[in-house]
Amino acid sequence: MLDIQRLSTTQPDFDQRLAALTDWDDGATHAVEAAVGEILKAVRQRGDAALLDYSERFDGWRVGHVTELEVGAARCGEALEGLPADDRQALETAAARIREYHLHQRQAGWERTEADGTRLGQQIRPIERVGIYVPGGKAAYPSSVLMNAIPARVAGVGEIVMVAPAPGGEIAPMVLAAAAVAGVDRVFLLGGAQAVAALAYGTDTVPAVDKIVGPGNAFVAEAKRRVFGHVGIDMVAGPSEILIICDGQTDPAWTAMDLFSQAEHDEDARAILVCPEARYLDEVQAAMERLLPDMSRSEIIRASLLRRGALICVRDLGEAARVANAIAPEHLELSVVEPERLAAAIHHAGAIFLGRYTPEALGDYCAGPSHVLPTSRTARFASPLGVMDFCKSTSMVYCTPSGAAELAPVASRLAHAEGLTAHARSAEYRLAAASGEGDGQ
Ligand code: HSO
Ligand code: ZN
Repeated sequence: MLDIQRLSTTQPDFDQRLAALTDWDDGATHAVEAAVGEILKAVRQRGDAALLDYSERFDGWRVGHVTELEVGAARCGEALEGLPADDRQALETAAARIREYHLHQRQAGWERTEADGTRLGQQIRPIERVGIYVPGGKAAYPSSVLMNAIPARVAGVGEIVMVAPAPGGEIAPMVLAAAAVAGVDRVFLLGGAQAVAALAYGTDTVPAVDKIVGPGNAFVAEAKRRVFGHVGIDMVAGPSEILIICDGQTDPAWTAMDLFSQAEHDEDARAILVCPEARYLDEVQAAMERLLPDMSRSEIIRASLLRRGALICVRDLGEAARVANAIAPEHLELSVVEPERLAAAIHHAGAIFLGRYTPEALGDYCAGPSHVLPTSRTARFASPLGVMDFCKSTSMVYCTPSGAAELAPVASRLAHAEGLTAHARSAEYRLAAASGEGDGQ
């Protein structure tokens, strides 16, 4: 019996129950903080030597020099060549679709000219060097290589450096193949907080980057948090989440499998179904019980559903939208007759999958958008990873003499009010000069 928590908006304490369901502790314990602090310091001070020690200690892999931890482009290319044709084709099709989607996100700068010739604008430039962290173990996903690296490539990032842990020197060939397909420039078999430290500070062998993206365990998350400011980071990702709003008309097996598809990521993943029909919640529960034993990760799915899953009964779809907005899920499926109408009521979600034929799994691999999305209710203020995460803008101001003459009195007045005489004088110099000149320069 799969005893998933049932909630109903008619329960007097529904709001508290919902809050408890979405509560998430990011796992940064004192022990993690202390260990990460030590690792960051060691890599900063001892560079490559510290990396060699940590590779031996954490990955059980002793090498003579950090250059041996680098996987050359040739080996990534060979990994791609060595894939079964269908796997290679799938990677390349997914990559082409992801690239195409992100081409639409590129932003040109802009410029406007005022009446006196003063020009204002914004110049957009790619970040020069970016590091991508690819987790190992249960979460060594080739798809995540594509989803992080392709938006960076489309943005025009100069160099993409990927790090991935390789216990005993072992790494999934498909991860290397994905790096080749995505156009990653350099790959190092390094993981954990030490990999983040190497990217942030640089060592003799690993180049320092300007921004680090990609998910990781509690140590990686803490390391990213700590190096933020010295370098940029994307976000601190929590466990995966799916929320499905269904009108009760979708095959219960489809809904059950869509819930499983997130639950199978890890025991802390959150899969929630919201429906106005109590009967349908029973049907999906029965389908889950029937389908679970056949899943390759049935134990992870079971643990995740029992720990953090929920079946929520609402009065109508309007109420379902309110519940979704309160949860602000990473993924939201609208498995209903008129999904676009319902989508208009959604304000907080990382990605919305509209209609019964759009399972999240298609988005995870190949629909086009990046699957790196805001989790843990951060969709209230954060967006999916995209091209603009790999760009930055610079403000542009160009004043003509008469434009400067217009602005100088305003600046001077405000500068005096702030007690900043040099600012005031600097502006006034232009005013005095402009009154003696034409607009010719
Ligand atoms: N659903 C995950 C991404 C992923 N799914 C990778 C399959 N592979 C992000 O929440
Ligand atoms: Zn997934």
